[in-house]
Amino acid sequence: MIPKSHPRYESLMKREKIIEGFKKGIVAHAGLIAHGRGETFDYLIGERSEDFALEAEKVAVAKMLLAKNAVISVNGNVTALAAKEVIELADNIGAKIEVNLFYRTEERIKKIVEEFRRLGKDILGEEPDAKIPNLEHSRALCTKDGIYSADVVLVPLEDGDRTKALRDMGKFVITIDLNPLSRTAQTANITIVDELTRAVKNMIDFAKNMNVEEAKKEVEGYNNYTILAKSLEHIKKRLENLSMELQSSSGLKT
Ligand code: PTJ
Repeated sequence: MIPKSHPRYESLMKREKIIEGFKKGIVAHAGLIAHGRGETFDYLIGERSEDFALEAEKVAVAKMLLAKNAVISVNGNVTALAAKEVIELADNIGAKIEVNLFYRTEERIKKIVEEFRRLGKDILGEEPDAKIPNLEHSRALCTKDGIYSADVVLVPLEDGDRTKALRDMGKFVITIDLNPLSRTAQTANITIVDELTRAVKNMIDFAKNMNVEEAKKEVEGYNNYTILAKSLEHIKKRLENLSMELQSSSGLKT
């Protein structure tokens, strides 16, 4: 049991959820590594939702509210960390949910579908009937009603190739990725540089307080390159400040 008073309680609880998801067969082996990489970037960001994240989250919600067929793609890590919150977001913006795995096995697909069903939601993806063009491998599998025909897709913690393949299909792609340098972050139309659970919770709040007219205004003038640049600038400043603090302490005896 991790005490709530522990300074790294939130982070450690997320780690526990990933481990639990791994034990249940929901999270892939590589999902443990992917989570660690995310933790590193979250450490550099300061483990809070910064302005560049909040702006991207708001516009992402607006875009999904205005979509004809918005789909949220879920994988093992997303299911383990935030299945409940993803359902709440989907219900608030009228989006479908579809499971799509990088390390696809029918067993994991089934477990993820069951996990969502246990939480009261039927999701797409168990019986794929379409393929994302120009993408080798079973991660191209999807459904006609879901990702294949979607105009807007939210792909949190996604692989760069699939993001590009979705963009090549003409889709508007939104991602949540703590690493602003990843290929997905650089390829998506909207990159939310924030931790998944924090991001989805913020998006639920935005969705609850936005109507269609407001959504139309929100999407005007958004620039993803500016958002990515701001996130890198933020990390750079934090490192500079921390380094300066250490330098000014360097004369002190430890
Ligand atoms: O369940 P599967 O088979 O679909 O596999 C899922 C993973 C995540 C293992 C797979 O897609 C993968 O290998 O992803 P990558 O290429 O490691 O990319 C994941 C990205 O998400 C990295 O840039 C991480 O920094 C980032 N990330 C990890 N955890 C979080 C995160 N971003 C936001 N919130 C997190 N909690």
